[in-house]
Amino acid sequence: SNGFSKRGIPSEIPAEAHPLSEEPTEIASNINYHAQYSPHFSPLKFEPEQAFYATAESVRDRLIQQWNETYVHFHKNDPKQTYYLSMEYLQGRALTNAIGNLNIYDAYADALNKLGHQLEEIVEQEKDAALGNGGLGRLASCFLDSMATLNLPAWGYGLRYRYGLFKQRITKEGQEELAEDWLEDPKHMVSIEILQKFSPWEIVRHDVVFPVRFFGQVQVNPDGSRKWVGGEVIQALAYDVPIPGYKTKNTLSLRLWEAKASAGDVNLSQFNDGQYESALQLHSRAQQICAVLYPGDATEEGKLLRLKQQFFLCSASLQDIISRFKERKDGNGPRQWSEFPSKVAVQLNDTHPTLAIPELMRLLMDDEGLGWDEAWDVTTRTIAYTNHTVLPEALEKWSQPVMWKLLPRHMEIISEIDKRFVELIHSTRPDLEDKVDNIRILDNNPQKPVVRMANLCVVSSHTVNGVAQLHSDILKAELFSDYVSIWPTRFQNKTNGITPRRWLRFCSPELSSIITKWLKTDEWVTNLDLLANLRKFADDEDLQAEWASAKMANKERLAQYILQVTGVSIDPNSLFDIQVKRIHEYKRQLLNILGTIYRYKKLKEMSPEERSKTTPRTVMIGGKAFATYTNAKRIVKLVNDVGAVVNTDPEVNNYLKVVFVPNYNVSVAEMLIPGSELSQHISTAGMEASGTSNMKFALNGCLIIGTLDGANIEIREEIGEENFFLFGATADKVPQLRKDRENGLFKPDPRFEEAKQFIRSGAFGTYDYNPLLESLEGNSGYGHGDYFLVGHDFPSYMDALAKVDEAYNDKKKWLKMSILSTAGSGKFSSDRTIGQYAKEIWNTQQCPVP
Ligand code: 4GP
Repeated sequence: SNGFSKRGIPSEIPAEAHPLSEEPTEIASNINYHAQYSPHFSPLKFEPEQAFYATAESVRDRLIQQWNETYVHFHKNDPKQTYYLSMEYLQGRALTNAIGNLNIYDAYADALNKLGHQLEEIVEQEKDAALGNGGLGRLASCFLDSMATLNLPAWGYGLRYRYGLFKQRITKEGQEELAEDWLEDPKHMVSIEILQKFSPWEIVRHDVVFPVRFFGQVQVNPDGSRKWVGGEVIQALAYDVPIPGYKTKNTLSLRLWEAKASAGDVNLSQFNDGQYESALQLHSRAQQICAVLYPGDATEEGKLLRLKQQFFLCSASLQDIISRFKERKDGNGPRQWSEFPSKVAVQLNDTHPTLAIPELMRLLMDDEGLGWDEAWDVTTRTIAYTNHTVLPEALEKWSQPVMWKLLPRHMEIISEIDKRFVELIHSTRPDLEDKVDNIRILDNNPQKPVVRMANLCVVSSHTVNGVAQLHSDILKAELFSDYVSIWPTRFQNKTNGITPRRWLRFCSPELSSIITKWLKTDEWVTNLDLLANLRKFADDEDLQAEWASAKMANKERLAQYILQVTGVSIDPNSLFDIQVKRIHEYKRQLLNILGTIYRYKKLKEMSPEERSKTTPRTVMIGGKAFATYTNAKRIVKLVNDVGAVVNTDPEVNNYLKVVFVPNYNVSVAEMLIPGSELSQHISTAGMEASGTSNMKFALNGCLIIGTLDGANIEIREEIGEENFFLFGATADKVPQLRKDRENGLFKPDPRFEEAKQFIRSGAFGTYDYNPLLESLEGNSGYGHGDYFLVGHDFPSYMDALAKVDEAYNDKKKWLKMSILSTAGSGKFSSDRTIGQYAKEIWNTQQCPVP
């Protein structure tokens, strides 16, 4: 077999199958139908959990219908299509988003009412699809929403992990990772298993299966061609998650691959001899591939498994893409391969899917018979790469021996790409001769030979982009500077964006209707630049009053949630100050908590009279620490320890509360962001590639305290510097400041010393915080003290916080700043970002379903 599945093309289905009614009565009957005829629970009940499933399946009917129409339409029109390859998607919940995008929210609310349920309660039943880790994964999900909304021909590809990122539980010890939900509450084990097996949003495509090989060897044929044979072959089975656009018929696919062994892979005679495990060996190896997102990679086995996951995604997706390319030909005879780049754009979401490059080369040469030059031309005109971080530890490097073992043919191809690149330097750029060892793809250091994936991406892509202006500039000036001199036009910037649907229209209906009322249109939902028209009303007392009451409603909802998940009661009249993101030293949650500790200490020292004049503040911090990242886990523990003391201190707790929000994820963000007034984006300048939560907060009228880093810079430009609380060193100064620090030239601010000393005094318990504090002083894991410049930025941070208090006391001024934050957020729609990718990288056009 050539490995291509014979899939049924939905053009055989009458396009107007059964238009589904938008009448609440008929929707109710459809929900009822699903409750009765596709029940997942026994005995048959109609509690919220069952009602959620029946509702989701009813919505899915509509999505499938639109998905089919979109597929047929793309098939007939054969436009150039984008394929977004990502190891992560942080989709969150789908129900509100789907009925919101389909514009049938009210009809579904009515229908559920008729069945005795509240839509608000039903949506809460859904579990987050958390097949991602952080910003890069959520960005991929925002991009899918925008691609669908803009009617662009595009699909996402990913893996169907059985268990996504861990669930975080906070105990006295700090963060605890729960690998699987059922560990937490065994009595729910059965139902969770069902939830996992029956995500109502996915459609299994039993006819879309591709073989993916691992290990084996390269066979040289008599004609000199090469073929990868032997090893083990695992099947990739497609699951489609329909992605609706906002108020359009276009519905895209997020195709997630699951790994399966074939029926033939059971060794029946071994099985009958009672050797069950070895008889089913390949089945269990297949299961491991999609078991978890980012399995620990400290061991050799862990590294191998991650590499397998990456290759599995790349190989299955490219086989599928090629098969669709062949299928969509219009005229006679086979398609020309030279046409491939004008029909297919592949975007690599960071380096995780880099293996798409040698895999496409292999498929073109070994399966399709193309020569090197032709295959290279097709590949490099097809592939583009986005970089999401400059952190050295995140730039992937895979061991050459491991790669030779797992992917021998790909290593031949990578070595050839490397060789040709080195030759190019020799023949055209003698000035780079002494740098060639650093910029080539293979690092042949005999101690630790590796393949540098980012270098492979840059050499093989037609376009490389960063995700905010500063980040793209840093890539060009530092990380990739030598390549810029070779291919000056290859590098671009695409400042990130977020979908205004999920991140304003649906998560804050209150604020949304105020905006619609004042702009006299709801077109801002797809044309976010229209928000700028709010500027002229920023001083209007009526708008300010409505704005304040929407904010208050969101704060009250958030306060209830915090009480429910942490038991801490917070005052909606205090300033809600939030920092939520993955816990990392460069993101500097430690700076935040040290500032909070200092504030607490000062409050303690004040007289009751003085205290009563301060601005009451609720500090909320949330995020997951990677399981093996010790300092990040210490930071989580410290925030919790500080909360335990401050929140129970009767002298102070009317003026300060400190809450660690557990298990931060997409739906928690949808609750926190609309309710926040101040948010912290305080990374060491030059280290946060973009940040995207900064955009979500600003869009929701929340003010930002932040450094000149990532997209903060552009946000501040858009909303006006007077509406942004700025502090800290700028990126250009950071290297010198680090050197000064190393040379003992740094003089700490007394407030910084006082805050650290307070922790050391045992004010927050007896846990040994010395290793954490020493990372700010002596030797940290990063080689020298305070690499992230917490000490340097502390005084300007404290000054900026004081300005926040002052501004908050002037309610009118604060509201104006809040309105201007929303008004200035137009640029940060992912519709704008995706429009730029389509025009400047993919060269794709809209293809709306009529
Ligand atoms: C993140 C970056 O840290 C963040 O600044 C950026 O906004 C986001 O990508 C989307 O571009 N990187 C990751 C990662 O999530 O895993 O490298």
